[in-house]
Amino acid sequence: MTQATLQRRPLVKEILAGADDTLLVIAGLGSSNWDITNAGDRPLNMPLWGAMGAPVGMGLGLALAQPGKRVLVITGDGDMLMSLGSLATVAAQSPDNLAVCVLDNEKFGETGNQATHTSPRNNGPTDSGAGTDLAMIARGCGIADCGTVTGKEDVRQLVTDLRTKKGPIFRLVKVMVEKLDFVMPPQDGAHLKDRFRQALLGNP
Ligand SMILES: Cc1ncc(C[n+]2csc(CCOP(=O)(O)OP(=O)(O)O)c2C)c(N)n1
Repeated sequence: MTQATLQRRPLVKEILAGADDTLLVIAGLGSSNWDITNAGDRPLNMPLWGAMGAPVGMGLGLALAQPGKRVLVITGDGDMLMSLGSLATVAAQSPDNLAVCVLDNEKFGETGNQATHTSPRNNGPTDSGAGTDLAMIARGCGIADCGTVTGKEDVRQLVTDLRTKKGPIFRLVKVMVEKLDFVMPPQDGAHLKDRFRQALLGNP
């Protein structure tokens, strides 16, 4: 893989620009969590603080329960690697309102930039790289609409697809390794759940 050039923060800002109450966003733990918050904290964002491997399954359930809303999952490669089976379940259920966007920096960024299996194989003594291609895995799971984005020229189309294209769709975006400030959402999980639920369903 050639060096990634896309920066995750402006990218996520562009993806979420103009988000209204028809867009439900779930972010995987770590950097994606800070990315969606940097774009503007909102009740219909569900940033996961520690539930590694959970966002795609959660997004799928939400998409099935809320067919009138668009559900967008934004997460990292490390998180996605933990729950590959959820992609097959997405394919099996095939909700037309679900989009999954994996920001692949080939690292466990949040815990110190250890290489994930999406990094190139180098066969060194601590090599964990396997060149794993998550878009090919998603396709192999049965999600027909999968793609990889590596350059600026494809960002506009990426944003349109994630926000509006008939799902389920899966997009892998190769992003730079960067040291970025934490931009933290509220840390209380019960509060995040309650405000999301209230914004979506109103008062019980
Ligand atoms: C089950 C579990 N294992 C490990 C962790 C510790 N952990 C927190 S963030 C993270 C790395 C996430 O990597 P990735 O999804 O690629 O995100 P990014 O590189 O964008 O931060 C890890 C390993 C955890 N929270 N839960």
